Amino acid sequence: MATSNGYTLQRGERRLVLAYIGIGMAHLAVGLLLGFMQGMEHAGIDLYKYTFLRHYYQGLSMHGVFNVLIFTTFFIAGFLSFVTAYAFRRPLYSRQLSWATFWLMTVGVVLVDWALLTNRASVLFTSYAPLKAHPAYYGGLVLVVVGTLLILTNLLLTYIGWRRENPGKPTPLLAFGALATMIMWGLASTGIAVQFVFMLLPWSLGWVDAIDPILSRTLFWFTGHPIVYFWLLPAYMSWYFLLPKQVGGRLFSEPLARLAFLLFIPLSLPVGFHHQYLDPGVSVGYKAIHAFLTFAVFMPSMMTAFTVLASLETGGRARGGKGWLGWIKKLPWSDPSVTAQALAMVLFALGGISGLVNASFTVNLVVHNTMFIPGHFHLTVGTAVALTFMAIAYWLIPYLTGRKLWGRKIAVIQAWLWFFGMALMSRGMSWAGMAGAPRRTALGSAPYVPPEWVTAFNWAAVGGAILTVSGVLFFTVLIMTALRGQREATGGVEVPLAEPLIPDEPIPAYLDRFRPWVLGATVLVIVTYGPALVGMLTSGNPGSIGFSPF
Ligand code: HAS
Ligand code: CU
Repeated sequence: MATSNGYTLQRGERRLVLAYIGIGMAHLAVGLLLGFMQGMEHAGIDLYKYTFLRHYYQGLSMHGVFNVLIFTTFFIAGFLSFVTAYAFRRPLYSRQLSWATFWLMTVGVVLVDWALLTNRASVLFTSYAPLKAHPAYYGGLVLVVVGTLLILTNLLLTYIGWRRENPGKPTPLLAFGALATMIMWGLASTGIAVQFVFMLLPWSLGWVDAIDPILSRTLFWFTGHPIVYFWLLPAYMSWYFLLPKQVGGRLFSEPLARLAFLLFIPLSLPVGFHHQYLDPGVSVGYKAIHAFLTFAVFMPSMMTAFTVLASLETGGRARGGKGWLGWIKKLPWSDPSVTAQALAMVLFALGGISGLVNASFTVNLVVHNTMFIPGHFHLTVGTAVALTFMAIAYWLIPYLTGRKLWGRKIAVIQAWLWFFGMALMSRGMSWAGMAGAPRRTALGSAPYVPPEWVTAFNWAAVGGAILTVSGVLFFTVLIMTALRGQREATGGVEVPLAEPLIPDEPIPAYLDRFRPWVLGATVLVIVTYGPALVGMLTSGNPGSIGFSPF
């Protein structure tokens, strides 16, 4: 199986990647259907009564956990394991560790699924105390997080082995992106590790009676903000390092790409309070610092916007595109993987802007806890990330199974439907939010829904229905590829590894080392969180008992 860097993944490794992606995708499939039911609920049509689900909140918890926690984490686990082995041209350090990690995470997911399906964990994906779930839910999520840390360990050990044999060489870009993502995540995950192991689990097991909701939320958002970059950076890896090749172009700037990834290590972390502007118990000063740094973490994404756009342009022009915008038409729009990613970017530009609205300390008052927030994150994680992962699946699944993609045209239609469906749904949600509609509320059964929300919710429901059709098409293409795809070595595709525009450009050491950036992250976290956390720990807050109202 020769591909563009000549490396062949071993059979066992390909199976591992497929296993991760399979579990992730299965959860996405269910998660999407639940999303459709929620959209309908807000439009006044209760589909829950036809299922075994008890109510909206159980469905919403499953929708959130399946889509943003399990689909993303498992897809990323598979994808990053794949690109690291491929880029270093060697198997991951330990095969046993790889499989042990996979099974550990799978056991975790089974526990989480059981708790959710039996209505024992209807606490929504943010696990906000004092909403209380069954210990299996918290324990299962702990196993998943431990699994991701084992993946980090395996990748780092692979990196060390490669580095020993290749002193002085710059880290191959795909592996560099994977390492930056996982190192950032390793730092970020400490928040929920402490929250789950020392607060939520003992409390749900009945070992302690009370929990401090503010401390618990603060630890959650310590991880909960950077987790969005844990989802996003693998999509960025595709936009920077793969997509340019798919459009026949080159990566516009290798140093800029490296800098963007490295900046996410220190800047992703010290911003969690932008989720807590309206929480009591956190001083205005610390909230303001986090607001300021949120604008800083906006920057590497702006750099990405310009770099990926310029890379696409090199492709469009190489294909004969002329004029200011003529190159856009020349992009290979018949390739579903390209179309899906280009459309994901367009909506992400809007998602990024709505992020600025959220981040603005005072404007946040208007949108916090309203439907505006789901409007924001369906453009970011729901499109930039999910649609890009689908785009990756369109070449990776053929590559891994040795079967050509079935239904290319259907796949292109799927991408456009996702784009229009999400544009409509997100527009409806944001509109409802600005009219004051609360998020996470079973509004379909509320007696007080004002008429101005109704039109917005109908827009969202129509968008949700289009998305559901798109989801069905996506899974049809994947399943038919696996069952009926024409057999061909590497599924007729190569790993689309992009070359930089300036080949062999010298890379300064600080753009190929992680340690200084990790150090920077640690210092920033201590300064921006330390005193606030000490204040919470010493506040003498009596805490709260648990509630399971749904
Ligand atoms: Fe966010 C809430 C601020 C990015 C996800 N966010 C959320 C929640 C989620 C989420 C899930 O400050 C809800 C959590 C909950 O349940 O309560 N967010 C931001 C900011 C950014 C941002 C400033 N968010 C993301 C990403 C996510 C995500 C990425 C998932 C993957 N967000 C907030 C804030 C809140 C929040 C507040 C709390 C609100 C509240 O009150 O509760 C930035 O990082 C965004 C940067 C993005 C850009 C766009 C770059 C554009 C690119 C593409 C350009 C290419 C083009 C090419 C146009 C600067 C790279 C076109 C193509 C051709 C075909 C030519
Ligand atoms: Cu955030």
